[in-house]
Amino acid sequence: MPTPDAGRRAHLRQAATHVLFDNWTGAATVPSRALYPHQWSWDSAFIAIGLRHIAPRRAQRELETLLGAQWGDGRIPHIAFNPSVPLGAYFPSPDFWRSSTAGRNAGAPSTTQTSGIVQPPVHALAAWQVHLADPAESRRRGFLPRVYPRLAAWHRYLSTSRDLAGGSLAAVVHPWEPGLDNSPCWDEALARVEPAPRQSFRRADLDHSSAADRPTDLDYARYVRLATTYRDHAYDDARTPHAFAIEDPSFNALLIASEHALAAIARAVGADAGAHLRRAETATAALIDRLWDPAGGIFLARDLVTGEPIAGHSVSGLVPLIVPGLPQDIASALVGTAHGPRFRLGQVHLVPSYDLTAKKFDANRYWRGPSWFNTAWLIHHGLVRHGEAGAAGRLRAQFLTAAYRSGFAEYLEPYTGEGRGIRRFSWTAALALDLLHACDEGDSAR
Ligand code: 9WN
Repeated sequence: MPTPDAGRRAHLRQAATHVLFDNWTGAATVPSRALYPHQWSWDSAFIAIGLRHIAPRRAQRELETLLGAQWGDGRIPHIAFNPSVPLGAYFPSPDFWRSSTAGRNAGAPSTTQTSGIVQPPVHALAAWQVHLADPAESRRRGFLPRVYPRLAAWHRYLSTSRDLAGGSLAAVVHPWEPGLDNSPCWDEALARVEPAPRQSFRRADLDHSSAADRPTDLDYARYVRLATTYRDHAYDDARTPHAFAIEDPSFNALLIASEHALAAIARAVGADAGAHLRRAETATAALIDRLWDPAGGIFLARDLVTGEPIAGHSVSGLVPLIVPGLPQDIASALVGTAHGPRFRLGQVHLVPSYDLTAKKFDANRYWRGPSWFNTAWLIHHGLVRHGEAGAAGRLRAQFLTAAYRSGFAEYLEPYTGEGRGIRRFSWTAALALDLLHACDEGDSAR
């Protein structure tokens, strides 16, 4: 698929800009007006990465608003709620999480209502890129000196309170935390969780999406139970009996890549970069030691309750391609796996979220098979990092064409490329802007 020409790119840029501006609420961007009417953590990081090309100051604001919802223990909550949105518009709503009371000991803010769980740490990566887009404006506003201590506290939280196995990797304690909510990789761990009574909650997502595309009611009942247990233990990581505790490859790869970005930020603000680089090095060694599967040529998540690797092959296992300094033999194996029968890079649309050859693969249901734009963007960067310019260029062209054709869909059916989920989805538009910028840079380098 050829890269769209300059005319089409201008059109796409305009359409993507509209999506982001329509989804801007005055201090942050919602992922979608209908389905996700609040601020989400990793969405905002991806959104800032795109926004920086069209509105660098707004991109700074996006991250600052999110960091304003940070807890005293360093965690960045996965949702910062907008108080003007009715409670019934999204479930679980603030009255479920009760952050300002249940989370008081963990330092939850008293004014902003938030969830109590987290999402992948893409933020330092985003902050550094936002700074680089307009360094003069960033310096004028003191952007980096303001965000650095908060980002450092965030990484400290993940590397200490969330290092549940003491193996130098961060654990996720809810399937919403890695962002790949209902991946088949979580099935076994989730099956151990007693579902919450079905009548104890009302899903709002099905008001906006087809039930066949979304997680099942049983999954939801288990998500609710896990979140309730965490809340009822005051969101205290040491005290909560975590029935679900997993070391996820992409969550940790993003932490490592962000730790490198934090080192660059530290250098820019005159702080010590060494500690961040050392932490990145230790975590990279742990990632390989604890999660690399040489036989499969992919990283596997590890279930900390059983202590065993999780056998399913998910796109999460390819994301460590973005880790700076990943040994070349591992990077080459990952590129081979991406092109192999399980993911068929270049032959299907983007990168399927789950192994195409597996029984549990489902081309439509959420993270159980469909291709998502944010993971494609990450794999694209991994390919560029490891000198795979041809494959990266083809993926970029596919991404841009699919983003446009699908009306900035949330995700795609990988075989047909048809859009699924919600349309005018913010990170799809934002990351399209970022890849358009990469195309323009390629043009000017020619
Ligand atoms: C729960 C907002 C979020 C993304 C996640 C995606 C989906 C929420 C949901 O939407 O999760 O956090 O209600 O399904 O799985 O990655 O951040 O776009």
